[in-house]
This record gives sequence, C-alpha cells and structure tokens, in this order.
Amino acid sequence: MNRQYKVFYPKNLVSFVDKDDFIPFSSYKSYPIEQMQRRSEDFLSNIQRRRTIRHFSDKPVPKEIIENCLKAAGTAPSGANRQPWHFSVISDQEIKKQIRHAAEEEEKKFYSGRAPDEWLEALEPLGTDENKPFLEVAPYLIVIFSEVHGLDSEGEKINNYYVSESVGIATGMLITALHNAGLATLTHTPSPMNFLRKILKRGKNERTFLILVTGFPSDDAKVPNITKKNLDEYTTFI
Ligand code: IYR
Repeated sequence: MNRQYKVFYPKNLVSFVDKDDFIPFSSYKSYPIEQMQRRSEDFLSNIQRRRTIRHFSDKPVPKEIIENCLKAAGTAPSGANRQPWHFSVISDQEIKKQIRHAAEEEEKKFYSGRAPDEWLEALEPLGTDENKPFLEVAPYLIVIFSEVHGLDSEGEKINNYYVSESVGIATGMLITALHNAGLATLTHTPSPMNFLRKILKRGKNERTFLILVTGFPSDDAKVPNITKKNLDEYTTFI
C-alpha cells in the first residue's frame, strides 16, 4: 500500500510520509534479566531520593545541563506525535522578579479567601504560603505551556490530541531528567496562571501548564515529613 498521510511536525512544518516508511527499531537495547533486575533497583533507589523542595540556592547551573534535560523531555510520547508543549526557560533576573510579583499577587488572594478551608488544611503539611522567594532565587524557572492547538503556515488551526496527558508525561520526564542530573525541582502552580502567557509573550493557542523551578537546594533546605503510598495501596495485579 502506498497511501500518503499528511503529518504535522512542530513549528508547523508540514510534510508527507509514506505509511510504509517504517525503519528498524535499532535504538532498542536489551539486557540480560539479572541486569534488568539490577537496573530497575538502581533506578528505583535513585528516584526515591527525589523530593520537591522550596528552598533553593542561587548557585548557577550550566545551561547545557538544562538543555540536555529538555531534550530528554522532548522525547516524550504524545498524541499523534504532535508534541504539544513549549518550555520557556527563564534565567533573566528581571523577568524572574516580574513572575514572582505576579505569582505572589495571585497567591495572596488564594491564601486569604479564594481557597476553601478544606484545601488550605490539605496544604498545611507542606508549609506553603503566599511568599514565593524561590521564583527569584532559583537559577532557572521553566514555564511549561500546553499547545491547545497548532497553527499551520496559513494560520489555520491544527488539532492536537491528548494534550494534558502528553504535556504531563513530558513534564514527568523533565523532572526525572533534572533529578538524575543532580538538580532539585518544585512543581509550582500559581492559580490562575494566565499572567505567565502575557509576561512570556506566548501565543493565544497556548495555556500555562505549570512552572518548574529548578536549581540546587540551599544548604539549609528542609522538606516536609511526608511519605509516599506503598505499592499495594495504589496497584492491583490481575
Ligand atoms: N498554588 C499554591 C497552593 C498550592 C496548591 C497545591 I494542590 C500544592 O500541592 C501546593 C501549593 C502555592 O503554590 O502555594
């Protein structure tokens, strides 16, 4: 069969590929079972050390490390391979300050009335409040946008599929890559987040997904004394 399918790539590059134009999966790497066992254990003990932190150092992080982690995120699977994400990476001190001020404005409203008491109670163990100094202190703020729909070269809408799932997966891979590189992160969601699209001059077809704050933890960083569920609490094998 030789049918041709229209395929949309990021940056609205439109091309035609042949449905039969599949290539061998030569990047696949297999390991002996014992090695697989060992690798899964090693990965588990590494990822179990990940914690969300709110106390960052201003120690600079080489841009190449961030770029590599973003490239790792960019390998994420996505609905129809539309890759409906955009990462705005902010190290500019002035923009960080603007973001902090705008976020704190929203958070003040959240903590002093907008959030129901029950939500504030749920947040108590995390010790969060309206002050967000980390938005200025951390060397990088990665603001993640979901592309609700794409645009072709004529400005016509291109559908994206499973956008939240796709952007969520890419974000998870980014968090994992940053942790693996030796950086700490905070997933921060000031609500509402519309101000970020304006400050960062993103298109109307994009929605702010979240801010990923990243850098080194400060020397005196503390984390809440909370635990994760056990496997049997969130899994059923059938
Ligand atoms: N956006 C607020 C509140 C907040 C909400 C949730 I759900 C959290 O897990 C943590 C915080 C803030 O960042 O303080």
